[in-house]
Amino acid sequence: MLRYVTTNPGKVREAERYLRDGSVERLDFDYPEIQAAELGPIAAQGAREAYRHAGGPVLVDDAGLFVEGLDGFPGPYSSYVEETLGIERVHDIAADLDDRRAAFRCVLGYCDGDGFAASPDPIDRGDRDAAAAAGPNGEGKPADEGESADVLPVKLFEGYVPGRIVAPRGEGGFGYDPIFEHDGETFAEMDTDRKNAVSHRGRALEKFAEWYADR
Ligand code: ITT
Ligand code: NA
Repeated sequence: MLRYVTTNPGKVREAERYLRDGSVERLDFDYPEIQAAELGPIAAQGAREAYRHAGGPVLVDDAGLFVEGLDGFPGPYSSYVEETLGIERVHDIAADLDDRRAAFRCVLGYCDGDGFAASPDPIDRGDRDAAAAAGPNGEGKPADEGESADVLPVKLFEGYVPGRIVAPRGEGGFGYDPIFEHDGETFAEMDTDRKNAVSHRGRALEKFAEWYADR
């Protein structure tokens, strides 16, 4: 049984369309999230936390809205900014910009514990010590998710959709959907199937579902 681990019912509604063969269950667990400038490491670490909690295969979904004219803000901080500023104020800030282009990104992290703790290779060990010496975020070293022998491997799947920030329209979706326009419609004006057909989450889920079916 695969568990799609999220506290967000909007994500579940969209993911169900890809994962509805009965072998997936939702797990409402708020796994601890690290702070990072990129979604990949957040999803990877979240998948490990969720796997440890669930004790079986898990899929986690880390997503965010990246506004071009704000250097990608709120990006990985989208959830915090939605709760604090709110989406109307994000729109107001973007309305003052010349460049209102934005993108949604989604990274899915899958972890099932496979491939863990196999080779106590001395070279891996050296790398790991170097990474530890570099500090908790591995400063000065690129994130190499899943390469060291003592870290649970995670498989990542990414999706992206371009659009622009507009005044809120539409009743559907969740989060920033009313202020994100793609192809003349906001995501909140689209039904779930239409949003999935173009969205960051739909793209990432499609890649995951394909890989999962032939693994
Ligand atoms: P979980 O971590 O429990 O899955 P969450 O809502 O906190 O739920 P994230 O940490 O990934 O999820 O935060 C994502 C933020 O970006 C959050 O504010 C969402 O509302 C927003 N977001 C993500 N995908 C979105 C989408 O498809 N449409 C609108 N907003 C989205
Ligand atoms: Na979260």
